[in-house]
Amino acid sequence: MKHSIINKLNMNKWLTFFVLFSALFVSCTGKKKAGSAVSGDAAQKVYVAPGKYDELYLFNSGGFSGQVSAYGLPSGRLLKVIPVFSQNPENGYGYTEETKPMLMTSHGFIPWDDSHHPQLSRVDGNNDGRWLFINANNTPRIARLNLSTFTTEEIIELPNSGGNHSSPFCTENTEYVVGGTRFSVPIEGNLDLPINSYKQNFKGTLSFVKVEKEKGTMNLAFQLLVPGVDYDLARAGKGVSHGWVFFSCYNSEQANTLLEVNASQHDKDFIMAVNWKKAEEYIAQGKGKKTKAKYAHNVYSHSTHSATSTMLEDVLMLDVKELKDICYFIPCPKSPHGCDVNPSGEFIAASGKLAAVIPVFSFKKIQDAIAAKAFEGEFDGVPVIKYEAALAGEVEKPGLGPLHTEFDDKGFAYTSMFVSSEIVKWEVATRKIIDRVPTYYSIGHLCVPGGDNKNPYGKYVIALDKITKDRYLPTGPELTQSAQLYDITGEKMKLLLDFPTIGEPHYAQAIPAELVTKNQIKAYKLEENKHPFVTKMESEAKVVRNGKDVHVYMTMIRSHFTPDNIEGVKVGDVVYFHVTNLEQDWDVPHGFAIKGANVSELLIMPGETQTIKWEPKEVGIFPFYCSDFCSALHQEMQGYLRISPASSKTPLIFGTNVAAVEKK
Ligand code: K7E
Ligand code: CUA
Repeated sequence: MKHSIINKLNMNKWLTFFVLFSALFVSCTGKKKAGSAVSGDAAQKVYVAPGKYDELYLFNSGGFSGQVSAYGLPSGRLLKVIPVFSQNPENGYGYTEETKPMLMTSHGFIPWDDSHHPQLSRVDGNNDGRWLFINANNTPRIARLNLSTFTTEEIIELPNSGGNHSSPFCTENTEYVVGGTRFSVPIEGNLDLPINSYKQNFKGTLSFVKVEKEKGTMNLAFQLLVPGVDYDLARAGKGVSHGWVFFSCYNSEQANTLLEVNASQHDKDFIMAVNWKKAEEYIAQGKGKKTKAKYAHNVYSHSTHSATSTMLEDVLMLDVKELKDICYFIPCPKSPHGCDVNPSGEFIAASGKLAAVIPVFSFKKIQDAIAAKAFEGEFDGVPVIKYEAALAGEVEKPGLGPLHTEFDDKGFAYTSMFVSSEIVKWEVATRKIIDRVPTYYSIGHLCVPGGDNKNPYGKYVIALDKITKDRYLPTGPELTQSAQLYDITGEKMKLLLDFPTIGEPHYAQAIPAELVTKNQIKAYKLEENKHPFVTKMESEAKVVRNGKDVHVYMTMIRSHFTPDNIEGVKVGDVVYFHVTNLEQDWDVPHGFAIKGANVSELLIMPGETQTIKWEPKEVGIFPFYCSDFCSALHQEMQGYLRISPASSKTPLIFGTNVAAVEKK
């Protein structure tokens, strides 16, 4: 978005942007930085004493890194990078044989994607701390992370989508996570069509991924075939608006080239209100149509410690042109981006990136308008509700470039302003502006802990900034991106802390720590390990040849491998090290690295089995060792593997502390 937003601004806005931005910049290049003017007690408010836990977890999107990073708040300490859509050399995700299937798609193996929107699971409209969902933006997918292990457990691809941006947004009880396509594309039949036939041939889809209640397993329940525009962001209704989802749409011009100009022609684009309960009724009546589609569903099992990837072949499609009362458009000024629902579910704040106001729509008025057929017409077969009929009111002169809104527990809303680089606090009931604070710089999303829940936690707002300029020590051509923590307990917002982020922090969600810590798994139970190549005792360790394939069943425990001497492997063999960590304590992973292995090392959690595949190309003695400092004798945790010529008759022998046991 860093780029798309900038490009979307017309010259005028650019000018305003530069004037404002240089004003900001001038004011903070002097000795005394504007942003260092934090209140005297700021340090105390973010200080978490050594050995103490933070109050909240913040789950931050890695943006173009494709990962999620977990921070503690208020300290801003980075706790963990959780790999999701990208390979991760810190723990072998996407490199090991067990985790590679997680990155399979209908386009093959994809080792790197772009992620934007972390979304915590909910029960009765409030976060429960079980799962975190996040989108892959480029090759459309939704992932589910399990917060008891901080691992990615499942990824489902979304077919018929081109850019999974308005995704994933979670309904009140996590019945569904939804994802809308950013790019409309031709969907069915002949796909080889001229690009300039957008208006006739390009369509959007909105995907409804059902989430199973207990285990969280996802399946693509249905898709809505919707008019061809760009679906940008979404929020599910809750409370009074439970059963609905709201999507922001731009490019109602249906332009297919130079969108910064051609998609900024109309005075208004749309918010689309979607009645998913209605869609469910139609499905129950058999109105859905099975449509061919190819998409991957990848599941990681903590029982086999392995992932499987299955290719699925069809999806249930509902055409909203034919099934009229599922979708309604509401006009919304100037290329809306964020579309956010307040805690009661009654108000929908929509941020037109180029608009001078923030319109706030009323769910009740939308319902009345639908009942009274207060439509101004249709767009591509979908009724368009009259703007005034749906409007609760407008926030006037909020700032420049409104993007996203989150809510606190006291009836206030916080909107990020990209161009004027600030957070604006306004009262939901009156839409009066209460306060504004600068952000350093160019805020995208913002996050109030629980800010999209029925009962927000409040207390802080976190700004997620695109540009940092002079805020941190320089690091070459690219500077860090950053989050900023503000205290919102008083009427005025107060800046407390800046902290750098991994990748571009599009969106983040925060949750009280105890909701997550109470579910933590400390070690995988060895007796429950169902990995097909598990070795549960040292006495069961072995090396088995099967033609050219050599399977090493290896164990590790402080501070040795079994076996740690292996001979009889030859050039041309394919060696699989299936390594089981026998430890059953918290935080005792061991590593496994062998010279010449060109995939990566392994990092194996207590009770877990992981596999590294190695194809030795030359004769010699190859050392291997543990790569995670695990004990005082970690450096002694090592071994040797002998590789003989392809023609050699060296027998297969292996062992630990035996004069090389001959295989029987
Ligand atoms: Cu505004 Cu991709 Cu949610 Cu970035 S998006 S900011
Ligand atoms: Cu095991 Cu170091």
